[in-house]
Amino acid sequence: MGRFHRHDDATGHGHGHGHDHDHDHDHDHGVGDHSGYATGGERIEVLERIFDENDRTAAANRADFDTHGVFTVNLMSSPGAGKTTLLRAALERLHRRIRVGIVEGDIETGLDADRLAGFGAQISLLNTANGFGGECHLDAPMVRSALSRLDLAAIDLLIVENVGNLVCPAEFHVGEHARAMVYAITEGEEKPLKYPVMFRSVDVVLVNKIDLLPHLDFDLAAFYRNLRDVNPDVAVVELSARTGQGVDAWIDWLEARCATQVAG
Ligand SMILES: Nc1nc2c(ncn2[C@@H]2O[C@H](COP(=O)(O)OP(=O)(O)OP(=O)(O)O)[C@@H](O)[C@H]2O)c(=O)[nH]1
Ligand SMILES: [Mg+2]
Repeated sequence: MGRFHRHDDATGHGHGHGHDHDHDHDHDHGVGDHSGYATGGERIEVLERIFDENDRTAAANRADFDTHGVFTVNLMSSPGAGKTTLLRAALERLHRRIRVGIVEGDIETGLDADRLAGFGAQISLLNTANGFGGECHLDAPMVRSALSRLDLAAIDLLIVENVGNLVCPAEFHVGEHARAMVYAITEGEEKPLKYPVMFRSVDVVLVNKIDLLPHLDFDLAAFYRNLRDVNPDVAVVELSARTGQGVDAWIDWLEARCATQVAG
């Protein structure tokens, strides 16, 4: 069979694997799909080593977060679903109430980090093209390198904006306490079925661009049926990062989870 399926609660590390990504591959993603290694047992061993290394670094990141009382959220989505727009809307509301840090994951540019400047958040830009092989996801060692540029003692909530991708980021835990994904209603109702590893791995789905609903033939009920099929208990917040509708509900979710974390 030759496919390696990563179990949902594991953590992974991605530096070692190759980059001949085939984004048309089967939704039931295996990291082996973008490895150049030999198939069979040898390949699985290599991948297990990669994930083991990531696991160790993710645990070190988590220990640092816990030592400093930082609640960390890994924010994922397909490209352009609205992560940065939503983060900007959240920072506008949060920056006088809570000390926020951002790890801004991007393949090449500092464009998103620039959009988040000016709201009092500590921002650490992480370009995966800069020493990390242009990876299409963040992994624990990358995030660890970004943490060295943050003062965790002065942060209550750390949000990691992952690289826009519905496949790879789901496979690599970075030490986060919670996972959130932004899903835009322009993406199609069937996406939970096509990318179940991502939709299954998250604690909350932020259903974004809801302002566009009257202009689309998007079937919200069908989307929710598909979502429940793969992740029956996931929390959902409908919002528009553009108009601000629903953003307060996302803030409430964040602050409630943050408080739970701090209370231990
Ligand atoms: N209509 C509408 N447009 C939105 C909304 N949120 C984001 N957008 C637009 O969607 C586009 C992409 O938004 P971004 O915030 O850059 O998305 P992203 O997920 O950060 O993108 P990457 O970092 O490139 O993966 C921009 O043109 C936004 O203005 C929304 O709620 N409604
Ligand atoms: Mg962005």
